[in-house]
Amino acid sequence: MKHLKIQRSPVELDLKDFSLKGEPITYQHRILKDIASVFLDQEAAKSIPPETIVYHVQSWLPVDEGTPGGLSFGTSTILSGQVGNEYFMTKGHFHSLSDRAEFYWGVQGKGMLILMDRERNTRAEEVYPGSLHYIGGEIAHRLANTGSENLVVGACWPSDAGHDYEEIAVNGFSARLLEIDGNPVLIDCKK
Ligand code: S6P
Ligand code: ZN
Repeated sequence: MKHLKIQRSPVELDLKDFSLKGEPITYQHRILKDIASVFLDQEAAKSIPPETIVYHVQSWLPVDEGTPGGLSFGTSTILSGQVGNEYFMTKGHFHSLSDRAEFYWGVQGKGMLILMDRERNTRAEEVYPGSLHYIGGEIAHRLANTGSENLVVGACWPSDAGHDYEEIAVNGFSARLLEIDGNPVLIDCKK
């Protein structure tokens, strides 16, 4: 560290859409063909262009993933859309170091944060600009866009948390968020 130096942080945040600018920033997008398996209605998934972007994530990892004691910051943008009557959503994950917690907060748009514990109980919290969400350890989390514009959500998590996608890929969540009579409803599918 340079003693007495005054400088700007290398990364800044657009407070309107939470896009990140500067270096180093990573960008990841998920298109329908890569995540089609998370949706219930596979016939409906086939009727949507496979290159359709479902969500993208910008992240600032100030320290390498896996470093104990550090923090990571990200902005997730889930596009508006549905596969059948299921909303566009993220893959969802537990953390690999599964006791690691995370904060989410709503920036733009409207959606749901779907949360499932290790006993496979699933509930959801409404996401809207200003909503703040504490995701405890051992809780799988997934975002769904229930509105007609982009859902933008900020996140901060421990840099050693990691992502365990396997458990969700194999067993899924125990409830699905479907649009029924124009409203989002959690439908039980506990095995
Ligand atoms: C990381 C954090 C988010 C998600 C992002 C995409 O711990 O929870 O940055 O990675 O919302 O979701 P997923 O389930 O595809 O990683
Ligand atoms: Zn996470």
